[in-house]
Amino acid sequence: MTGKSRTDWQALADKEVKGRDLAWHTPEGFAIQPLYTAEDASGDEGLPGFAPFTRGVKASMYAGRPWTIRQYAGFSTAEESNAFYRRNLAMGQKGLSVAFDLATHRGYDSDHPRVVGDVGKAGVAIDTVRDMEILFEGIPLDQMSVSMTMNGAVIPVLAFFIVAAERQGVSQDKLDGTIQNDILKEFMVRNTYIYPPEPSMRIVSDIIAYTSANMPKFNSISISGYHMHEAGATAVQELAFTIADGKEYVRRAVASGLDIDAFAGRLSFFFGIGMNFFMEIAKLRAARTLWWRTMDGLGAKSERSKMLRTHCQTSGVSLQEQDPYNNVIRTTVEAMAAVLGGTQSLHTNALDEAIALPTDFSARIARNTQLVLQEESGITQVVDPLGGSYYIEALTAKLVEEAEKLIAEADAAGGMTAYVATGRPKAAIEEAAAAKQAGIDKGDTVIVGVNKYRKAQEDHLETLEVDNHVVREGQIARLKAVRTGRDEAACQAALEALTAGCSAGGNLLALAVEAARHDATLGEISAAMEQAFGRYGTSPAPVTGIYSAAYEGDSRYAQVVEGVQAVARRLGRAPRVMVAKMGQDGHDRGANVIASAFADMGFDVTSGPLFQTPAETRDMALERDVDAIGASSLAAGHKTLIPELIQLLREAGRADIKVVAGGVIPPQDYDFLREAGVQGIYGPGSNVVECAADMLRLLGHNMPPLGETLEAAE
Ligand code: MLC
Ligand code: 5AD
Repeated sequence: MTGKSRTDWQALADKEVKGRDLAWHTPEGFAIQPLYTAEDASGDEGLPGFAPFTRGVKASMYAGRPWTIRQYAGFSTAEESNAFYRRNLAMGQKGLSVAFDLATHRGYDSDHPRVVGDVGKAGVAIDTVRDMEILFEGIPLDQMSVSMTMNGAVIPVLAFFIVAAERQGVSQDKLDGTIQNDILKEFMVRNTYIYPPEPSMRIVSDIIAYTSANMPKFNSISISGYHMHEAGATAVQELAFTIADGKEYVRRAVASGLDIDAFAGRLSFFFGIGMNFFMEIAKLRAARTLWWRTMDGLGAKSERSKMLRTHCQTSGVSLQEQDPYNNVIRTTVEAMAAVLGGTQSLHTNALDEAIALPTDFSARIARNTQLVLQEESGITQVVDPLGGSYYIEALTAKLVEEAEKLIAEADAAGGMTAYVATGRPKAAIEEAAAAKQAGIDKGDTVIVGVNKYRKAQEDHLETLEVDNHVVREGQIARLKAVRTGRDEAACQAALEALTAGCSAGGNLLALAVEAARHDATLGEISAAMEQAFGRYGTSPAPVTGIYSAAYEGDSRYAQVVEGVQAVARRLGRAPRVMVAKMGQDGHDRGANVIASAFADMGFDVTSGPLFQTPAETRDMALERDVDAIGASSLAAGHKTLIPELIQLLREAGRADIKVVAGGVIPPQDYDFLREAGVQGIYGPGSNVVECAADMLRLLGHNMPPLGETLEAAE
């Protein structure tokens, strides 16, 4: 003991910094102090392996078995993805995690006209059981645990997996893995829903019922905060909405007649891990505490039912296009937070994340990040090594407390389905996202190599490119072969039974497995359900006032606002901009941030709905008589969809409407897009205020570089 008190410390610290306030105000609204002591930690956090599992779900944790190195991947065809998986497994990866393309997510076969730009792009194209068989060729499904990220077309995909395993000679009771099957967060942030909320919730319950009866080793759901995190949510929001989602699924499954302890042990979770190192560690510890309390409150008896087991992925949005090797460092920091937080399974992002899907080169570094942590760092030898850290324990307790308040709000709204329908959780996340973006644009939040220490000249990085036309042709040929080779009458009868089951009752997954056995395609199974349920669509409603508030008194921002007003005087109305999302890409954080910020600056903004075809975007742009369109693309459809839009505008005699592009666009595509007529390209790391200034220039305004007057610029 030093004999010194906290007051002594405060006095000394104040002297050192001359009374400057050292509290750090996080996006969660926490005032983090520069010192934590025993006074801040309760000291009753328990032991690993025991309720409430704050310190970990297993007594021995990684000392007994390290976390699963499970890299999420998929691109192009089933053949190419299979080869990629096998190379990765040979080099130390331990579990599989399948990324499907967006056509598959949204329930369309590869030959559907709406998905021309999407097939094979953001993941692997799967149309039939045959594709699924090829995806796992040479990978014994009774030995390998397989996660499948699927929520919209979850019924056909899980049915295909079951039937592909059958054809491999593996019965469904032996299948080990996870299906994401978390539709509530799709309605909030990820947007690959197909049906309206109510039938979608029935699908979730049917899958839980089916797997708990037939697939005892299979995790029926991966309740995901990751996508909220990526959409800009604070740690409190991510925790609260995820736990509240889980609570809602449990209530629904119980209401459908299931015994809570019969299925709860196979519910799993998924969190995003960003750069706020200690906050992220505490978040996982808080999540386990919260779930234990929630399930205890819902009447679960078995401890396994109350145990939160989770996968984690390092944060995609934290990674940058500029100075991309910094991403290796960021991912290492995040991976350490995930394992110090006690994750069961982990994906580490590749350094080329901000512009493309991983190559063999970048995937290797990402995987090796985990292998080095597991095999060289000593981190696995001690369970919950940060347990008892004053700061970690204080943060854990604070997160639990704040998340419980937000969970109570969801409960008061009648549970998450009802709460999501109010739009409030989505808006709250978007507000947090806009505030974070404003912090980065203003330079208050430092991103090394982007808004500070930026290189004059970026290095070239080889990235993966998928020839979408070739993949699509191949898929169309296989679809034809499958359709010709099947017993058509039996297939149609199974599809009709599925449609009937949507209204009459019966387990939808069981009915779809029958249809899959008769080689019904993913699009056909989805359409059979769509006949009864309909297809769901929403219109974006970007938040307002966040940007203008964050930029209050900022001269560069004021300069843009004045520019918008000048253009408005010239036109006799505010300049009109449409933010368009074409194709099946539902990543709308960027589009919403742009729409929100531009509206705050005085533009008249039209937010196009998700999933438009280029023709639908053209129609809306003409109807609103916009001056410019900003096409946001994060799923690699830009080379197909944006040139098509420009062509359609020209054909309509409106070549004057300016088209700019933003999102995940590799530099090697810039020339191609410019030749196609794109007048501005804004990759990750673009500053929103600068984008707006550029837009004014495009609209003919004499706009000096921000921070300069026209005279100074001349
Ligand atoms: C573990 N085990 C131990 C042990 N540690 N046994 C003894 N001693 C120890 N120390 C046992 C476990 O109890 C379990 O058996 C078995 O070993 C496997 O361990 P696990 O910890 O359950 O790991 P895993 O099988 O990898 O499962 C992890 C999971 C699962 C439960 C989180 O749901 C999962 O793999 N999820 C991955 C989800 C995913 O990849 N999603 C990608 C999303 S990408 P038993 O019998 O108890 O099970 C995305 C991006 C996008 O969404 O938007 O597209
Ligand atoms: N292959 C590998 N990683 C992917 N991700 C998304 N799709 C793929 C894919 N096909 C990762 C990225 C992204 C996150 C949602 O998942 O890191 O940010």
